[in-house]
Amino acid sequence: MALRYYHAEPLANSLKSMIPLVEKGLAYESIYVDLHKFEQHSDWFTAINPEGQVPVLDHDGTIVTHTTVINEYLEDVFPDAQPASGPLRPRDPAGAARMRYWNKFVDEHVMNYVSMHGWHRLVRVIASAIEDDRFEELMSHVPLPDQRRKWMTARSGFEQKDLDHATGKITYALDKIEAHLGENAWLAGDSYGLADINFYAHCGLMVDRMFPDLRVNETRPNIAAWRDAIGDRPAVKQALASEDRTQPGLRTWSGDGRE
Ligand SMILES: N[C@@H](CCC(=O)N[C@@H](CS)C(=O)NCC(=O)O)C(=O)O
Repeated sequence: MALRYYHAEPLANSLKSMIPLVEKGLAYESIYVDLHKFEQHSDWFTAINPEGQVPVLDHDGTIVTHTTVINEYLEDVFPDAQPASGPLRPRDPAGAARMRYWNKFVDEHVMNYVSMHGWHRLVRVIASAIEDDRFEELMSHVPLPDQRRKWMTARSGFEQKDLDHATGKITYALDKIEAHLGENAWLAGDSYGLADINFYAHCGLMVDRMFPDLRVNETRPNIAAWRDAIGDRPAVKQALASEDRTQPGLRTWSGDGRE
């Protein structure tokens, strides 16, 4: 059994499937894909994922893409590899349905909106520093039309009305989840799992730094406590510390946290 995980820095989607790998104690080869060098659109990578995006899981030649799909795949293939806190996907159908409801909510109503703000601030700097001809050439290798448009928009900056709409979506999600965590310890109910990991990787982890005006720590104490509880988990700490580097290369994780 061999697992390979192609990913960028431990944030957003790359973090979202790395945490379950570490929580489940699975040994995997970590392959860093350098987004700053547009490696995700290069021939070697699109031969693995024709959509030209990270992360990608390769399990003995079975390629799985899209984090929500990867995370459920790991539950299906490794049902018994679970953290002491309990299964990452509830075993009862009602619990699994609640988990999928929150995954769908984060995937459809949170992820792209936080991402827009991230791209507006960070990717804009990278993209606008590239000369026109070179940028056009790079764009010709982006396989997904929507993603190509996003790169081109990021270069000049997103429109304020779109950024405001995104902030509204994020505020709505924070209020909804704050209320939910007032009555439930975790998103899907009694125990920590994939839905928590999803919202944490896309929003919870960095929301107070990205959106200081929302004053999440002061105004949403349930989210702040939930975020800190996740951040205290050894597997999460390990995932966050794992790939803070700029050099591409290959690392092998033994599954017990040691390289
Ligand atoms: N729905 C996909 C989204 C993947 C995605 O947006 N990946 C980003 C990194 S967080 C990426 O590869 N961006 C670079 C690009 O599209 O050029 C998933 O869940 O994995």
